[in-house]
Amino acid sequence: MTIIFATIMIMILSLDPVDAQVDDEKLPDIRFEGGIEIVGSTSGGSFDGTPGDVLTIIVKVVNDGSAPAENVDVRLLVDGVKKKVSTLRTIKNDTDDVKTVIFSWVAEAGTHNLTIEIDPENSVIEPNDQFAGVNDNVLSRNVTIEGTSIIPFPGITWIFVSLISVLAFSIWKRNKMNLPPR
Ligand SMILES: [Ca+2]
Ligand SMILES: [Ca+2]
Repeated sequence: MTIIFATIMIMILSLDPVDAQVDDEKLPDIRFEGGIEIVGSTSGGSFDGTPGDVLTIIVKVVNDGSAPAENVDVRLLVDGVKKKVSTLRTIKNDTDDVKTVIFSWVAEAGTHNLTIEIDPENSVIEPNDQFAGVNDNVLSRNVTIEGTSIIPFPGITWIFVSLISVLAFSIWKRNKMNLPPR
């Protein structure tokens, strides 16, 4: 019984490395073609938009690996918050097969970070997935939206609220102390 078990274990252990081997010759390698393009802004000059503008965020994706890629998620994050996901059914391993991904985002006042990630859950195996720090699947840029936010100076607002609270407490305390004895 022990011999049979040991034999099976040896067989499993000797088979495992073969199964785990990844064929490096036939993998997709998805990357961005160019940067993040923004259109639809009503403002010009140094600003990317005004609050309420529906901005169109465009990226182009290609696969210059040696195998086609299927069901590739492309995700938009604004200030680190996941906003939208678009799934590309197939990207041929041909740099002429450029896929365009379009997101829309309602502009909010201030400076924001837009990040686009290809294959964020890493469900497509690519040659450069294994190298930490080498990531051609992430693209980022800042946008500046002209105009003021609802709370223009959060710091000053908090100081003001604190002062009001202290004042209210001292008035309450004074009134309490002045109450006639029962
Ligand atoms: Ca890649
Ligand atoms: Ca990947």
